[in-house]
Amino acid sequence: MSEKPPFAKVIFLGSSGVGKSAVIERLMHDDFKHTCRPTISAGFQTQEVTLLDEKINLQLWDTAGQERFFCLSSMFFRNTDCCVLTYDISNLKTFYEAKEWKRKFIESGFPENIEEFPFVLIGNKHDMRAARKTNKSDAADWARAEGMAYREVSAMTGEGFEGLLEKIAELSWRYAIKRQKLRNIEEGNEAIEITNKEEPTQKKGCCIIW
Ligand SMILES: Nc1nc2c(ncn2[C@@H]2O[C@H](COP(=O)(O)OP(=O)(O)OP(=O)(O)O)[C@@H](O)[C@H]2O)c(=O)[nH]1
Ligand SMILES: [Mg+2]
Repeated sequence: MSEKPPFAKVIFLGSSGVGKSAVIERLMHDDFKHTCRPTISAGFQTQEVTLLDEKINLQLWDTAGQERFFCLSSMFFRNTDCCVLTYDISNLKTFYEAKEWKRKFIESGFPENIEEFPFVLIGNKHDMRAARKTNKSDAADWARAEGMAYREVSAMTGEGFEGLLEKIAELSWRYAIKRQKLRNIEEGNEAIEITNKEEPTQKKGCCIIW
């Protein structure tokens, strides 16, 4: 029988210093700490979110952006339901590196159904927009082209966080359910409907959220 997944796993990737840990702190505790140490390896925190009257558990995985920890943090890519790519809007290099993070994540081969796998793109440090080095329309174009949800935020001030956790929860939960169904089919717990109807090709819609 098909059971709901126990949780949805969300992983945050991006270069060191873009504010992944700060974004997670804002999402989970609506707080910001000025003294943030670089993350070593990876770790998660769990958050309960209500989606359409249903309580779901989210595992938010923080990873190290420093190159030297990549081998360690990439060990935790498996069984992910959503990947949040983060860059710093005041640092152009981190935007290009976000593209690299996406490539490395996909190359690691763990998303089971990459066509439907949800990515969210976050441009952090919106409070520093006076020193902006990244173009918002370039990021929006990239997000649109790749069907990613996209938003600029500031973990420091909390700008842009309205509804963000819920959006991440919705995308990751949808994928977690699909993954669970596949697992049930593989384990023989769920029947596969045999039909000769042609399935409509599923196109990933872009969901720019701010
Ligand atoms: N101005 C500003 N600073 C921020 C913001 N978010 C994070 N920072 C600062 O940026 C620095 C790096 O933040 P972290 O959250 O540690 O960055 P990280 O991506 O987790 O870095 P690694 O753990 O090394 O991968 C810290 O000094 C934060 O205080 C923001 O929205 N605005
Ligand atoms: Mg960190």
